[in-house]
Amino acid sequence: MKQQKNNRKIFIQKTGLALLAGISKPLVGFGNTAATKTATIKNGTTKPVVISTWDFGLKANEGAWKILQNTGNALDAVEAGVKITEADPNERSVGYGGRPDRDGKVTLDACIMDHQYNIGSVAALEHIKHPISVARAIMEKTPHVMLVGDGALQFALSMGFPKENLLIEASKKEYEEWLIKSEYKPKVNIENHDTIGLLALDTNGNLSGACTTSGMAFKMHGRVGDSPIIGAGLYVDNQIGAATATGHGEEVIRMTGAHLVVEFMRMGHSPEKACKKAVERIIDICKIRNKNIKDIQVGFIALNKNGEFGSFCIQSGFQYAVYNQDGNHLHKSAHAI
Ligand code: SD4
Repeated sequence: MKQQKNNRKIFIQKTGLALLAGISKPLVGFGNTAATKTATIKNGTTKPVVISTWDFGLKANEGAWKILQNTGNALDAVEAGVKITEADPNERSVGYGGRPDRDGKVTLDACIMDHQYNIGSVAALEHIKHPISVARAIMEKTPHVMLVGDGALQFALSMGFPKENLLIEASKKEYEEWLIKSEYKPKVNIENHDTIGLLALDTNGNLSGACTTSGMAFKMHGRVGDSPIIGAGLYVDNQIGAATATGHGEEVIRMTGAHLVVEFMRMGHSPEKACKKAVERIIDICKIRNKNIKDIQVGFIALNKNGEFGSFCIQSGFQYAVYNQDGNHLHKSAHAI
């Protein structure tokens, strides 16, 4: 795991402040075992399937799989999966233990989407360990789809979420060291800005997705990335497939990444090809804007209705975890440069 973490760290290049200013096939049989109910699909893929970003996705997948293997639904699975990462203080870019912003505050972004276009999102939320569950509560218990900052916190408290200190000692120490120079030059992955994005296909053939992060370390207070933005950090279309993103949120928002990946799948592209085409869009935009693509990292993962999955990123090193009938495995993402 340590090695994987190091890999994660080395693959992204620096970025400067400049960058910041097949669709359905019929089921033909069931391959159920006592422990795991799976349905075999014609092309050999199976459901359920869970796919998530980075090596910490392996643990998150376990949580999602526990629900799916008991024929639980994809929505419960994606929430349960990412909650594992949110609660883990050793994962310093998501939830509890996440690195603070430049004012020393841990602010969290998350969103969730189910198979019926229900969406919930929370941004710049402080003091709540599980922003994904707040996002789900917004989706299920309010007429709105997104709450931010203080309003989101008030809502969370009214729903009974406990108010907690999310700034762990290790993050506080790093922040104090950072304060000496106070340079605002986020380097994705070198500073571990990784987001957990997790997609699931359940035994009923329904898709859901969840995405949650503390965003870029030492970001401006109030900065919101792609992760809580439906269509950018996450999108689910139960007719087609689902996608989620990690990396420089500003670049993903600029081209509404996850939605674009799903639209490429709608055109008939495989999940990997759809992610590749979305990455190519970022590269095109970069050229138009005279930005150096080497300063950017974005990775997409995608899962279609058939349980087929894929990924593509800009720079080498991005990994993603897939749990299906073959077990829970880490995959290297294909990359552009
Ligand atoms: C953000 N997309 O806040 C997140 C960070 C991330 O790998 O995923 N970094 O922009």
